[in-house]
Amino acid sequence: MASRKHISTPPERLEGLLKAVGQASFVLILPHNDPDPDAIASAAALQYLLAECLKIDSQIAYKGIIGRAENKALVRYLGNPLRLLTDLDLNPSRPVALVDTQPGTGNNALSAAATAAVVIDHHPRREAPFAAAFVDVRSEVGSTSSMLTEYLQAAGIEPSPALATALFYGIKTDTMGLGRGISPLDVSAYFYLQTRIDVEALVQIERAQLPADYFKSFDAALRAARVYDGVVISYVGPMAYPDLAAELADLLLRLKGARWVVCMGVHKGNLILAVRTRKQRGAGQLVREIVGSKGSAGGHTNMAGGYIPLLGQDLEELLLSLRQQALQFLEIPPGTVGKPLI
Ligand SMILES: [Mn+2]
Repeated sequence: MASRKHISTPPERLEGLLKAVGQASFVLILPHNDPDPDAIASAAALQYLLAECLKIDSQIAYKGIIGRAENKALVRYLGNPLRLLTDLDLNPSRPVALVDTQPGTGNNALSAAATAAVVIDHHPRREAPFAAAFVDVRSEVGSTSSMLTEYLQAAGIEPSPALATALFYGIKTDTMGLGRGISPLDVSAYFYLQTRIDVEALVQIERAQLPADYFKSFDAALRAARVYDGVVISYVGPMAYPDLAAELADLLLRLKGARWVVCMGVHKGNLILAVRTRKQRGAGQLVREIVGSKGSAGGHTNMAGGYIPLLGQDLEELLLSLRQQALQFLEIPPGTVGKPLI
């Protein structure tokens, strides 16, 4: 059973974490599928922490793809610490540490019934109980990287410039440069790391060159976007990688007057959804509402996502019904005609 004991201080959390894996000779670190900078940096930081504190050997494995040019650049800069997960990796005798995700969310490779050794995450706590030896879920925190920075500090471990850069970039991307969904921990971690980063490397990562496909999707998203009284809904079409929907949703939310964005696209037989809002809350609720039992959904109060396996169903019909459900949820009067963005 997951420990429900209230753990309050960083040293106590560190102790709990180390105790949960103390007897292991090897730990598999599992970020969420299609890992983003926050998941990548958190996994690398946990790997370093386990090696430094306990001399535990670990590997970071992921499912899906690392698609964004910036994320690929980050992974290259870190010396490729992640590899693709294989079926052999999820062996019940090997402890698994989940970072930036939780069991049963549908966005990681661990079976919902399996016991995790460690869960460190900042997404809303799953309602369904799950089994884990050590759980640190703080949904008020803006990034898992902030939490891992706190663990390193509690352990008295100085991050290398590369690790500091990755954690800094993890916080920066998940919080849009401290502009969304932050807690005091994010602010203190951000400024702690800021003096330790490799500025030149960060610039190279953030300005990574983009493939031509990116601009094609960009064009498709802008052309398809319809605006319904502050609600922007767009369909990108086939996407080279799944997190493109989120990337374009972030961009569309910058439209003057936009309060909500729903951006959708297809990747490998799944319809991917990204929801963004300028409101304080509701993004996770909206995406869960419209995805329902058709797929998997989750996220934060103002940024959320999900996917629906297409399984041969009519894509046009599905898009239409999702759009209607979203507009209904957002109380846009029926019959409101969407204005083309461009
Ligand atoms: Mn995150």
